[in-house]
Amino acid sequence: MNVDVILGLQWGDEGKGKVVDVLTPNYDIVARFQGGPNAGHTLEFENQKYILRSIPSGIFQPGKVNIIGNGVVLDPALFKAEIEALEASGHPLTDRLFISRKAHLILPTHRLLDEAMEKAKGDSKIGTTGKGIGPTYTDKVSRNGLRVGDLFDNFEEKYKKATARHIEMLAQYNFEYDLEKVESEWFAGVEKLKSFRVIDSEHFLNKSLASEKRVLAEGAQGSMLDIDFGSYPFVTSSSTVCAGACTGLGIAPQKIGEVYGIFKAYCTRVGSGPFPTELFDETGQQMRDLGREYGSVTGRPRRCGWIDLVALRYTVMLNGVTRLVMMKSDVLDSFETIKVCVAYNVDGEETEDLPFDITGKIEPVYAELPGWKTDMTNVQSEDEFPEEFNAYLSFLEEELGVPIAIVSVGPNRAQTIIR
Ligand code: 2SA
Ligand code: MG
Repeated sequence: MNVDVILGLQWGDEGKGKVVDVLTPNYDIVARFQGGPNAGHTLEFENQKYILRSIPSGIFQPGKVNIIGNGVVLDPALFKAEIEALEASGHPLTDRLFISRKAHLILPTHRLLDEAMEKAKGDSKIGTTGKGIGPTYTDKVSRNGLRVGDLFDNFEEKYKKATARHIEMLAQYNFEYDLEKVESEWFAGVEKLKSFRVIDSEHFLNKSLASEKRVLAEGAQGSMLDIDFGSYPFVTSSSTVCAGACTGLGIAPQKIGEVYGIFKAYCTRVGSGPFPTELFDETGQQMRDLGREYGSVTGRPRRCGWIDLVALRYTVMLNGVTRLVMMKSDVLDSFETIKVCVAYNVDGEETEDLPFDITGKIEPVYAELPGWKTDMTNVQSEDEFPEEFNAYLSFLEEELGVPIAIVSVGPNRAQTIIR
């Protein structure tokens, strides 16, 4: 069997959690392959709203195995809080969640370093989620990291050594902190984490594939935040593209099957960094209000703008997307006209390829399509799509060269049209 991948094609928050939840019935295993608690995957069903950070979005479907892969960075304190919130809402999952021995640990000092470094950057800050993501991946790559597997062997010594190094680094910053306060919570989290099954997930997954199990790999953030291809340096520190599923789970490239690319009918971004189609006017505010565009991790208002096909063509290419999924189309229900960025004008020259630097002098070139001006939230099948909406879908499919297989018309599990 192959591994199907689902990932975000924009700057995160495309609605991956909901799509994973909708697709999970077709799979036996759901696995996260990168990122950490900087993700906040929102799922809504039966009038309840859940936000998942480190735990795969497959846990609400009974009988599925969920895996936190080696490419993920895990904060035990936040993990414990997440588990307890799920238990309190009637979703215990000790026997259905397995954690890779090779996943890296976010230490309390990583979080402090993230904050201190951001503060020191002043106006040029990245606008991180403050969860210690950058410093943890930095330690992984510089070969100083601690992994889940380390928890079971002489951990205290390793922890002390790593923390001492971080404390020295923190001394370079004018930054006050109370480590003891966060440490006790963190160690309580470690105990919780150790009560879960810690496995060699690459073996588990490959053996599962060999025995005809169906695996869905769930991405976090979005391709435009990818460490290599995103709007560097305003990116996250992991490989958010499809290739990240291979390294983050130990899956060979030829075992990748369908690649679901999720995008919003418009575009959003949180944190700093370039965003060519950003709107600073009433239309942008309308998107923010109608789409409830506030970050699920930090509560920050998201920046909003028109859909950007220059960026989308690029991320469709990088990921080898085979099926597109369009989210939040209902947010545009009341719009008179829908704009679509089809090219960039850079210094008087038009380009359809994403340039090296997308800050500054980029002017989006827009195509304009008539709005559908119909409440789509109760639509049950694609036969009910208004003509203008079909025209929008066809325009995007033509430009991107991939079919739009799923359309979401509202936050609920039921508001999903499979085409
Ligand atoms: P960090 O904390 O080091 O990863 O921050 C670096 C930049 O990456 C941005 N970032 C995000 N942007 C949008 N959504 C994110 N997570 C989603 C959410 C979940 C998802 O919050 O709902 O879609 O997977 C996310 N995580 C990081 C951040 O704003 C910085 O610009
Ligand atoms: Mg989100």
